[in-house]
Amino acid sequence: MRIHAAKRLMTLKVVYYGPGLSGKTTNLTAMHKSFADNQRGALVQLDTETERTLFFDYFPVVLGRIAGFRVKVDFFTVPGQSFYGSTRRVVLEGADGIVFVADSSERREEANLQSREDMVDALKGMGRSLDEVPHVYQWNKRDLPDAMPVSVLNGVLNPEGAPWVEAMAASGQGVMETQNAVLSAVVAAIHEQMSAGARRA
Ligand SMILES: Nc1nc2c(ncn2[C@@H]2O[C@H](COP(=O)(O)OP(=O)(O)O)[C@@H](O)[C@H]2O)c(=O)[nH]1
Ligand SMILES: [Mg+2]
Repeated sequence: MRIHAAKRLMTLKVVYYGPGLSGKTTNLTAMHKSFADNQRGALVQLDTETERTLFFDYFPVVLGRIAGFRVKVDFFTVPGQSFYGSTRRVVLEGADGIVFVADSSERREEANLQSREDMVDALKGMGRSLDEVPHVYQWNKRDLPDAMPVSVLNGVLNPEGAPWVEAMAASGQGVMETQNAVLSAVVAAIHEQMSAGARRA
């Protein structure tokens, strides 16, 4: 979280993490479309095939207010491919909230697990642990014939019992619900910090 006191502006960072092709860019594209022009900034998109200089997707949006501050949220995705490890770490740095987008396909079970481990390791490298970072899971691609049951996904990837949402991001389903879930978790954490600060003062 970055606070610009003079501007009464609070900037939050929300990162969509997950293995390659799980649907992170699809989420951001759908979210970007849903905001009004005067609320959102440009969507900067990664195209790994053709664009070698940009390694993530990003867009900013101005939402409501918290404690008299205007709230700007920067949404990012990380590139899933293994060789982009250092980019993933840079993008994850300072995240106020994380959405882990898992591919429900049985064939992606190992990729999901590896990506989650990579995320936990990256956080550890920053002196953080998953249980202190507001995060939610999106079980995406529920339309696939080989989609694993939600109970299995939760058992394997979400032992901590974080909030989760079923989605078919390609058709837009579950995208806003996921965004709302992560923002609620982030805002709750901020309120908690503020009231802890007030108790200490
Ligand atoms: N069947 C299915 N395909 C999806 C869904 N969401 C995204 N996709 C497809 O999965 C592919 C990878 O999506 P993308 O957003 O680029 O993945 P990223 O690598 O995580 O950014 C694209 O072809 C999407 O259209 C979904 O809910 N169901
Ligand atoms: Mg992508």
